[in-house]
Amino acid sequence: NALARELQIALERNAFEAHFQPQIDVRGARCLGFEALLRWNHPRRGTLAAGQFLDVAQRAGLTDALDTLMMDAACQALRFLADFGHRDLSVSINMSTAQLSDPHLLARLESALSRHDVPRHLLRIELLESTLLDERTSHILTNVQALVAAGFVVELDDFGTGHAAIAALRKFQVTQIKIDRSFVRHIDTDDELKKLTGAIIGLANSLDIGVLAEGVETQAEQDCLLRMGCGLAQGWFYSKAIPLREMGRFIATFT
Ligand code: G
Ligand code: G
Ligand code: MN
Ligand code: NA
Repeated sequence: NALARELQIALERNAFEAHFQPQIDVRGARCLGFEALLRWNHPRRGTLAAGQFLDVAQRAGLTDALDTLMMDAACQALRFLADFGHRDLSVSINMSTAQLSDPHLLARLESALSRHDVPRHLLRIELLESTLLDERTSHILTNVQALVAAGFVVELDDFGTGHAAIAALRKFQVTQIKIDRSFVRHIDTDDELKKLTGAIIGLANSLDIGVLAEGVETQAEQDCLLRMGCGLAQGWFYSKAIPLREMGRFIATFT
């Protein structure tokens, strides 16, 4: 269809880029790293977010090219940060089930890392609960275990929205969970939400897994999460996803 054709042309014209949303250590008032998010610089509609076209891109068979682009962009960002003296900031990328089933995933990641000469422990991999339950799970498990063994950090995204068994956190050696923003929004005023999210934070803490809250939009939400023991956050309260060239300024103004 028309959108698919537009996407193909956009790919040829390099109209896709990664933007980077800061992740914050609230207690230390520090930027810890960034999540890379795919954006399309559309000639008429402006900057489009991944959610607006990723489904169509997948049906059009363009995800492989976009995945490669994002792996490269994440490593380029790590290089950029290192060149500015920020050698401990991480960059995470979102990985689809298809991507995690790719037997060449590790090789592709390593090639991106070496092209930009950046260390692998700073490139963090976000995967979804639904991926852990996919029928291709045995391949995915092998792949994720290989990633962890090779020194990559694996995180579970949108936590709480899927059906991942607690055991899967161990099996896949997840380092951190990212609490879905549906649990975070208005947490300061909703007691049910507070109980649920408190339980998730408690679970992460007792398993010694890191926990970051997504979609923090207000100071009140941040402070409520902090009181409940979650000091890592991401969301519009701090910043939307920004282009590479604005990362340096964000880090400088934040601390
Ligand atoms: O950026 P936006 O809010 O539109 O993101 C919508 C969804 O698309 C989110 O679930 C996000 O994780 C996902 N997403 C963003 N960038 C990428 C990407 O590069 N690869 C994959 N697989 N998913 C992405
Ligand atoms: O599924 P995933 O967590 O990867 O989705 C990331 C997307 O969530 C981002 O691309 C961004 O569009 C969206 N997002 C990030 N922070 C906020 C926020 O504070 N509020 C809302 N509503 N969306 C956010
Ligand atoms: Mn994510
Ligand atoms: Na998420």
